[in-house]
Amino acid sequence: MPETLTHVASGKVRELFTIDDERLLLLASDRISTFDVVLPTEIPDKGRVLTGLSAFWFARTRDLCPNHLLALRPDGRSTECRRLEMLQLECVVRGYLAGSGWKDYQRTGATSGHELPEGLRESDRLPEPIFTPSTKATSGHDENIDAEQAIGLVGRERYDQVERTALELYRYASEHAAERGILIADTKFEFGLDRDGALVLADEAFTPDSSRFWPADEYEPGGTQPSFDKQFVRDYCESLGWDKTPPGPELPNDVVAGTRARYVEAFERLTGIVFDDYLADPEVVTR
Ligand code: PZK
Repeated sequence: MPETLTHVASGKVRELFTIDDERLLLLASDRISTFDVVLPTEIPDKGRVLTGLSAFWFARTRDLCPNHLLALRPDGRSTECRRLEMLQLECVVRGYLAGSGWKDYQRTGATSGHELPEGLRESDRLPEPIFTPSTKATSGHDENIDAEQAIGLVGRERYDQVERTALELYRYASEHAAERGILIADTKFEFGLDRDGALVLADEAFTPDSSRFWPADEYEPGGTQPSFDKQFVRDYCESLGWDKTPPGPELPNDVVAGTRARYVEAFERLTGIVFDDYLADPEVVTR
């Protein structure tokens, strides 16, 4: 019997379906967003790169934290996942000062309640990675919150467990990536609870869409860093003088090809697996 999928949610670049009471299907499209706008042009295989990277990290971090991945489908872009009760917390870890962390720091000297040393520059490495939770905004941007507010959402014990787990995951992946020339400036996790109340890592893990990937050989604190994956797209959009409101511009073929190559490069560097081998048999990333 062919299964019946029920569409349950759309993200900017992903779709979520119900398989049955216990399982969801997460499908990564080839859509790309920049400056928060989804562009009309797709990047071929982007969804497969992100799906393969997530599956790679899930396989390698199972002993740090169980995760929701049940099966990687042969198309390489969809995964069957355990259906969980999601925590209403965006779990962000920052190793470097960028994005909203940098904005908070400039205004207040702190971010999510972490008082930081004086004199830090944009993109500086932090003395140690910090857990900076935020709210799950239903519209607009997530808002950084401090530990007390996050404890109000999930309780103290769960908060302590999530913080400890998120920091361990970040330490593991950021060290692995840095050895391969990619700095993971920050990353966002989503966790859920299984029927027994066990903490489970969900969503995607250490992809360029859930993290800031910077090329290590171009790292130069004191300003914004080039994005490992999206820099060609950003540069092209800036060159047009587009006002960053929808609709976004179509991308020319050379920008598409260059961007696809960067996604594939990130995949191959981080996994040590040739991308064509993933396409031939997606399970290679989990072995
Ligand atoms: C879940 N999202 C966000 C992601 C979308 C929306 N394992 C899970 N169990 C229950 N719920 C979710 C997950 C996961 N992952 C994730 N919303 C619900 C989301 C991708 C596309 F449209």
